[in-house]
Amino acid sequence: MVQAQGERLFMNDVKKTDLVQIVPVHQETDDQLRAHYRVHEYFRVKDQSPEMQAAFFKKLEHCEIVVTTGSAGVKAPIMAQLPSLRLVACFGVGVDGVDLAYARSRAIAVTNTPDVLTDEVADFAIALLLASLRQIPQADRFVREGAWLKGPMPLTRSLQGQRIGIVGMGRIGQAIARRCEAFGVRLAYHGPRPKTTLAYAYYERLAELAQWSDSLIVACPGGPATAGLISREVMQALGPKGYLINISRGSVVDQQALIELLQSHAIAGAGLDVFADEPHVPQALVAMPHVVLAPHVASASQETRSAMGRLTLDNVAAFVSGKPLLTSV
Ligand code: 8YV
Repeated sequence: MVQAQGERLFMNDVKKTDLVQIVPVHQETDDQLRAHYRVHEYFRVKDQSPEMQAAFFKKLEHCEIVVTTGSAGVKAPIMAQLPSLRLVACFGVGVDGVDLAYARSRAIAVTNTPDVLTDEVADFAIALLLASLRQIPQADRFVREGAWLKGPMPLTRSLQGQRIGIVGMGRIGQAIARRCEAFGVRLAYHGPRPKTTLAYAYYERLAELAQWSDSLIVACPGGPATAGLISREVMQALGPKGYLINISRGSVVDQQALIELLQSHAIAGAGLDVFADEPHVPQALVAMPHVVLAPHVASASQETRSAMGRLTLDNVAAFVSGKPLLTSV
């Protein structure tokens, strides 16, 4: 079958449900989407002229589904050009990239992929904490660069017996706390309210938690409610022997203040998996020897990304077949 615009459709496409994909999410999942749906790739037109974008959306007035990642999300102006939109399926647990208020105003369902990545991200937070305290990347470089031939590497900091403050005690924060217990540390947390089911000390004031902590692990959701939550004041309270670990969102930390406090050694070091303007990382952070950097990979194991993809696909399939969504936000 060939459409009037000259766009060639293969016979089985005629039976496929249309969906708009905002960004590529994961090769295996992207492949599965194309095997089962007619995918319209917004990321190929997002930098094109307004006329090209209008033409893209013009043929999608019937389209009910958007697939995206939690961090890239989908904003109101895009959703507004999809009058039939009823589902935004996110690959990822954080949905700070989605204009949730707009989605709610149009009764557009939003799904994400919680639980399947909790343990992976918590493992990575512990790995980043240990890498930062024990300077494991620096140790690797020390050997590779031949520095060991000139003498021993400087001593590092132990995790044993540390006071660990966790910012955000949701699924991931609690999984991090469970892992920390194995290292003989003391635990406390900050969040919107205390959780009566938890035995850890609760600090209503974040700066007080930071002052108590040897290491502060940021595990809260991103979005407007937590933007800049880890402020200069909080990081100053963490102090010159303190370490900041962020596996949350770059938006949660005042990144310029972090850079300045690291440069002046007002905090001892940091382990960062997320940044204010990914994938762009300030050269000032890249140049610092007492910072461990990672490219937003906390959930990025083969196994976990496959599980996230399956859950994304299952949410879309549930919507298409009129069944209850598995993981609505
Ligand atoms: C996502 C994440 O995979 O789950 C989240 O919120 O940050 C990651 O695990 C990322 O948003 C897109 O790759």
